[in-house]
Amino acid sequence: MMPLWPSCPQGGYYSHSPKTPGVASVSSETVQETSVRADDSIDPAFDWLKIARLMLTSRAIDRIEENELVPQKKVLYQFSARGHDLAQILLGSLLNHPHDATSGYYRSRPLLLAIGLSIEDAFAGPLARSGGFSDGRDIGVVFNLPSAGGATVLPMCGGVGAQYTPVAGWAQAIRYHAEQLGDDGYKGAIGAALGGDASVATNGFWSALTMATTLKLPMLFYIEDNAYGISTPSTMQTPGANIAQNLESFENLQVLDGDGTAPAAAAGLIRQAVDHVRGGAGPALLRLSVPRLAGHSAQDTQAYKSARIIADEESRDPLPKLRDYLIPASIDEDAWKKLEREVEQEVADALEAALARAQPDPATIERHVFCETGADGKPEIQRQGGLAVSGHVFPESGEQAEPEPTRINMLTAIRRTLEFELASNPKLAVFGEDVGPKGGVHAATMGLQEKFGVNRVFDTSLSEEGIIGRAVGMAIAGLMPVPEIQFRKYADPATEQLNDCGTMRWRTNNRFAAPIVVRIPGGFFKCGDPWHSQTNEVQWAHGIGWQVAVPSNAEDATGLLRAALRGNDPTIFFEHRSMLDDAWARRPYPGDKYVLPFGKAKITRPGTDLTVVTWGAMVPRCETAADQVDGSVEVIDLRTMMPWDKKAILESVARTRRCLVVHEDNMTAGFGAEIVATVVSESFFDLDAPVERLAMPDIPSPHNSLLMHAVVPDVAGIARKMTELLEC
Ligand SMILES: Cc1ncc(C[n+]2csc(CCOP(=O)(O)OP(=O)(O)O)c2C)c(N)n1
Repeated sequence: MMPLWPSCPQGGYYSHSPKTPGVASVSSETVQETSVRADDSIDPAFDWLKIARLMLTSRAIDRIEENELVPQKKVLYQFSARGHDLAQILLGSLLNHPHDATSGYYRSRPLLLAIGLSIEDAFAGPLARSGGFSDGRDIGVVFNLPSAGGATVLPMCGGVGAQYTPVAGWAQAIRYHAEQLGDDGYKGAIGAALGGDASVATNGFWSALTMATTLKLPMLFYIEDNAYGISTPSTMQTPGANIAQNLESFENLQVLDGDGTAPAAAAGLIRQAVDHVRGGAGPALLRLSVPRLAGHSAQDTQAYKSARIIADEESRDPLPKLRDYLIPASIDEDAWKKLEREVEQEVADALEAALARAQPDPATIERHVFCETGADGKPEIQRQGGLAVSGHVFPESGEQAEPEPTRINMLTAIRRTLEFELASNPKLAVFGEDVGPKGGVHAATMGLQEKFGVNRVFDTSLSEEGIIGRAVGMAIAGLMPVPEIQFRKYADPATEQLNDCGTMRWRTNNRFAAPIVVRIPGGFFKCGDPWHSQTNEVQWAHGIGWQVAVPSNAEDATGLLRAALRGNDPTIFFEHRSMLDDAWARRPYPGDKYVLPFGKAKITRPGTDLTVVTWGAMVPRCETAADQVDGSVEVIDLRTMMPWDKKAILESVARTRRCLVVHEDNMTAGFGAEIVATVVSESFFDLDAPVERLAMPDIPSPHNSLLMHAVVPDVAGIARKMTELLEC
């Protein structure tokens, strides 16, 4: 006979044996003793009438969407929370510390209602109407809520598992605010991440779990186990289908497990989990078994479930259980009916208001990719995230370099800039793999931990998703995180978090932003290889919401890094490995005030017959090649790729009438393609020759130095190409 519950054959509690003495997990027996009120008497830790109201509200919204708005095609994505709702509302009602934060996923609306989402906004999101959490930009089920004096709901994402590491970052920021910045107001605050049973198979879950347990962060992992990830049973996500059981022996983790539909039991477990984390004893994982009382989404027919399973799920509906729990002890039959009527009316009114909202204005759709300047000349600052929100005041800065007499290499320039900014900005933290006592594998952070302490300059676990997700959570909590990715290729595991960070301002319609500065060394060095030596900086220029710096020398690196660290948008700061100690790249340190704004290319060698646009390690090669050819070549160092200085390039091409772009990144769809397309489109009638590119062929960087030199553009090859164009 097919088991009713792939994850829970008994359909009840899992029994755990306590692990290490003193860090006992809650067994089903313990739950019975300490949390489930044997007589089912009313748990005084909760405002049950409020919970009942929220529960009825959530049900009414789901019902209207499922029965009316989806069939009418007014709502296109619907993920019913029926079955998950009671436990989420109980959890939401306990997230009442002003510095609590939570994040969840597409089924988390009941939690949001408990935290303060208005019913009108709850409808308006899925209806894709104007206003609300994204102004119709994001899928209507992944909410966010800036703190209105209470918990923050970090912007949720469509990617399953993406919610975990930013919450861990927030939890680390709680500690930073309390211990490093001495803000007692953060004491007792927690981060809570909600996820389904399938989400525990994601990288994000494990990355955050490692962070939370190694650092003993105040973080709650709240797992809503409905036994399915769409149609895939939880046996495929975790061995034995119970994540709580599997994590029994995980060090520094309180594990709780139980029924998310039984009001008294669920309330007790949720309270216990929250109290544990709030009390400072480290993270907890609470797994609650819940039924999914609808298809995964409105389109899902649940053909993979037997009628018996569906009937069993229906029998576990928490709403009648809540009703039975409260009547007559807390409320009588008539009062319950009255509550139902009131909620019905309130929800109907809210729906009417949501439907009456205008459609979002297409004229505004390109706004808020980056921080914008308003009509009054002031920046339009997001509601939450980064330093600008608190009106942080930086030391004086200027675009005028005050060069020191001696030259330093680019590595030292980066280290000095980090050092000055760490010293002058207590909210700035530098972290990554091996950046602490070792000082980073490139030595950019050498000595910084010694000087600023382990809270501000620290090693992380080896998880790039964790490094970037943590940075996002810390930024939303009002810090300036400066993560290092050890080598360019190793940013790949963080792709999801990088994407979600970049798009945050746009998809939340300027409610949230996570300005972080990600330092990434890469490019060829003495040799190449497919892992440490690629550049592929174009990835972020093509991605949304990232400033991209590609400095070629110590002076520019100082100015651009400082601009990024004091800026209000996320930045990729690309550090070319072979320029870190390159003699050409050594320049006088331009001073602690020096800031170089993004989007200003530099003519490093003026000329009249050919414009060569380049950046990073190709700049000195182009300069040397220009010296060798017969003709006057202008070399332009782009310095930043997003934004990029179109004006400077077009002005130069208008004078020289010829253009060549040289880059180390692969040819196809490299940033050169963007520049060439722009020049051809906007300067076509200025041109006397075809616009050309010189770049790596479409292969990874080869290891053997002979092979590598054969494919990375070199001086001779660049000079040849210059001559070809000059002779056109
Ligand atoms: C990274 C990623 N992979 C795949 C998907 C498509 N997807 C959306 S929901 C889902 C199942 C998630 O199930 P679970 O985490 O158990 O939550 P539930 O829907 O059951 O509440 C999948 C595969 C996605 N959104 N993100």
